[in-house]
Amino acid sequence: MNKWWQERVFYQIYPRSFCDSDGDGIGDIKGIISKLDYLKNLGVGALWLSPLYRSPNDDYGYDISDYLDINPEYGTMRDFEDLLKEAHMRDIKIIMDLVINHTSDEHEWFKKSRDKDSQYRDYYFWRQGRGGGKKPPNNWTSFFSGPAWQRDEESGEWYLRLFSKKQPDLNLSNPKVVEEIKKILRFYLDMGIDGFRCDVINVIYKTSLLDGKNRFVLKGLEHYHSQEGCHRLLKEFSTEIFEKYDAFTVGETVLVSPQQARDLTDTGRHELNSVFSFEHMEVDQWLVKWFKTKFKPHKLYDTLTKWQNGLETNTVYFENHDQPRSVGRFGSLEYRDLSAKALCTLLLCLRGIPFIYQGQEIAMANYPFDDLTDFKDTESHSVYHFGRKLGIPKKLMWKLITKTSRDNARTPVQWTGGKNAGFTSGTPWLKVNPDHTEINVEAQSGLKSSVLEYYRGLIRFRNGNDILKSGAFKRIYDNKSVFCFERETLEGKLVVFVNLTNKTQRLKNLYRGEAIAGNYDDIKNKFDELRPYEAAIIKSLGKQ
Ligand code: TEU
Repeated sequence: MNKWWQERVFYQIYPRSFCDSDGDGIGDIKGIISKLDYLKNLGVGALWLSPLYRSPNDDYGYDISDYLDINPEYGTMRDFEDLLKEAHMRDIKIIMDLVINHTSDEHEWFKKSRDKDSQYRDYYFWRQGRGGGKKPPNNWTSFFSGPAWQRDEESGEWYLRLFSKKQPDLNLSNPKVVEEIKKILRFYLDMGIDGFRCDVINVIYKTSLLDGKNRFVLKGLEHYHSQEGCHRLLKEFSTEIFEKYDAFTVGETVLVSPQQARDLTDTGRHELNSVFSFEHMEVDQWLVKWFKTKFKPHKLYDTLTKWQNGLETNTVYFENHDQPRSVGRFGSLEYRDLSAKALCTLLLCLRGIPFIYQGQEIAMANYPFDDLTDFKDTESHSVYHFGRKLGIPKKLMWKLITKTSRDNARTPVQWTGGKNAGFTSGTPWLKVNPDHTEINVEAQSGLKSSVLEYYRGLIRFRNGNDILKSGAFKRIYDNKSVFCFERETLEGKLVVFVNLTNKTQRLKNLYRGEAIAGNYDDIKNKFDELRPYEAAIIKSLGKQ
């Protein structure tokens, strides 16, 4: 028997950019409630909400100053309860973001921990610097570039922060911190939420603070990545809490191999239900995400195949709030509709839990930035300035951040072609993409040929189709440019064809079957070639 989370299509909401109900330019909970019917109609069965907690917004909610309260910009706890109720009434589940690697430096715990004698001192990693206190305690580097330590002028000591300087890392080897986290988990599960997306969960436990090996990025990784202490903690959370509430968990796991992912998700281990892995998001990167290389479709196909075969419960995603938009990345803006639909076919036909990111269903694209002040994301600024300090020319740094900035994913959702894309009646916190006049929900709703209706159709098909929900995956190799695979149960077999190139590609064999779906107008029932960005599903009648 499948669990509820194996049956549903998930949809990620980045609340700040989803829908603003009160005209302050910032998305909010009431805005989300107003779009629940839209989401239901899309066929979505569960929502992942990026953080709604109180936060000074250095990293827009991923720096939490009070876990047990809602950021007033988004509404109140009462609003959140309403959202839960309204979503559940529509049979939509809700999972929240759980950020426990770090808090905000404005969290009460951290403020108190600045005092050396406070019982909160040991909630974080406070250490003496080296070189007479002037240099960081070790050589670790941050996910957002530069050293992973910050000096506190007052006490002269340093604190660890793997992300921004306003995100001090929590010390999870302190049992008091673990108890605090359990309180938070119970608080929201008692309220009725259905699970958690666990932020950077595989780096939460620091086994030692010794210097890291010499690597180009993320020095120190071997001391905190996939540690035994992390497994121990997850098992504790899971057996004491998650399993008691039948809560679903998906861990964001940076830099994991299939084996490391299995170690977190194998049912016998009682840790997490699933993970977000990143390898397929690295196929167009050289070394780190800021250095992009040309996208080669076969690399994506190969990586996806590796994970399809390597892990029992996969998640499938091409976008989230940290990644540039997929249509111009793995698809093509010249073939915007076709390639967005091809990616949709892949997303919904692979084995595992599909996650759609807000706006993906209408093929929203990257933002045409033209000034550094357009960027709101702390990462874009720190990477830009870090690169400049290293002497990398302005032009190159500009190119790197415009292509890769997380703000590409965070521009407001384009609901209409009107003012501010219908996102807000005020001034949006982040600029709206000018292409909203053409690319928007209103224009695509009810338009049979639109990307939105293609998503709607395929989600509905998947919701009612056991082969897509539970069937085995097998890749059928044809050539480097196309991805063909089967999904099969005892009841039958579906064959899925995807061409992520702008050329017609010939297949080695002729495949025939009953046509189920396709992104070209003439849905075919036999294939010996695939047109540019063509994608199709047939019910197999075998090879001929
Ligand atoms: O992301 C973790 C993470 O690894 C990212 O920082 C990633 O390296 C980067 O975004 C790639 O551009 C999570 C959240 O999803 C992200 O929004 C937070 O900023 C981060 O954790 C810290 O909480």
